[in-house]
Amino acid sequence: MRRREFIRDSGVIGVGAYTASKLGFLKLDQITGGKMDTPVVISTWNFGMKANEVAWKAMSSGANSLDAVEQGVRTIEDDPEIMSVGFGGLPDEQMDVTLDASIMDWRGNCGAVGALPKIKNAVSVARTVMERSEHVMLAGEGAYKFALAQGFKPIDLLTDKSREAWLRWRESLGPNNNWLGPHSMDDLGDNHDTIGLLALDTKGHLSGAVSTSGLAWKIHGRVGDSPIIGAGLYVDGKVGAAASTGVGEANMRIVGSHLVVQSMKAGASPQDACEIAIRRAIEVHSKILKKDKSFQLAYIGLSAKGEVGGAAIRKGFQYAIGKNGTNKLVDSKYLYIG
Ligand code: SD4
Repeated sequence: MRRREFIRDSGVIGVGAYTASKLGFLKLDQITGGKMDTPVVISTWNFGMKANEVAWKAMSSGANSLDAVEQGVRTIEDDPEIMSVGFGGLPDEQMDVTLDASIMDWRGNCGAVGALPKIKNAVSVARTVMERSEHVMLAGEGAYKFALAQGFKPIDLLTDKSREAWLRWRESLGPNNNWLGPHSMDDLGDNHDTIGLLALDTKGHLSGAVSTSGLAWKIHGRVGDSPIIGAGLYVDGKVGAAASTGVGEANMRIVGSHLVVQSMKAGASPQDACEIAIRRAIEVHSKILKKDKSFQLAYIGLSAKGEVGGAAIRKGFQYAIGKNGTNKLVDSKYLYIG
């Protein structure tokens, strides 16, 4: 990118946007000789701003997209104030915090963990499954033992804040409550859901990673969409990448991230591809959508050419785009009115 374009883009960024220099763009520009508008990063929710920045900085120092997405997601997992990912994530019905995560690169390598207890950086365990085992996914006790054997340190993932939230939920529970549902995350304010991070590095290599503590108060043993390759995350190095957040059960029914990437392969832009998957989710869940006003699902997409897109069922989803030297939070397009 030329200097004039850089200044122009810096000038139009909105509230909450980070400056290009904070993202290390100038350094990156020197590395790429100004020839490529990479790296590009896109991630879910407002905490995506922070994840983007970490991933961008890593790539501007020469890291590939796989290292970058792992580092970006780890930052969110480490933050105890974010109550839907990693350390401090909300627990299940038994007050156990269990984590779901996956990672995938441009070569088709992938790894995942489901219902992982007591390990903060689930995304790194997912990467270790990918690199040091013949498997794609490990779950529960087995995933935990594997992590310990690989040198991960166990910790208590429950913070005072998440314990208090569990106690409030438990006290409010009546005999007729159906407690498992997306509405159980309503009191989280800005602390939303899954971190999904997609990155295109300076060599044109795509990777993605997702991590979450899943739905709050879930039944012990529940695994969501995030570790399911094709549902929570999918990467085709020649085509594009996609990740999801929202009600995992809805996403698993349509294997949404794969649908987004396949639609890109058939010629759709990432924006159109995300909308195709959302329309499919709306079609499949038309009855529950009428009843449950908080039933939400969203996708982000990134093409191998560096184009980005995002779409959600309902209003309220936001995603962060780090591109052309700026990092900005955008309100997603949504397709369901009602
Ligand atoms: C899940 N999709 O476990 C994840 C978490 C999420 O809104 O994004 N919840 O279903």
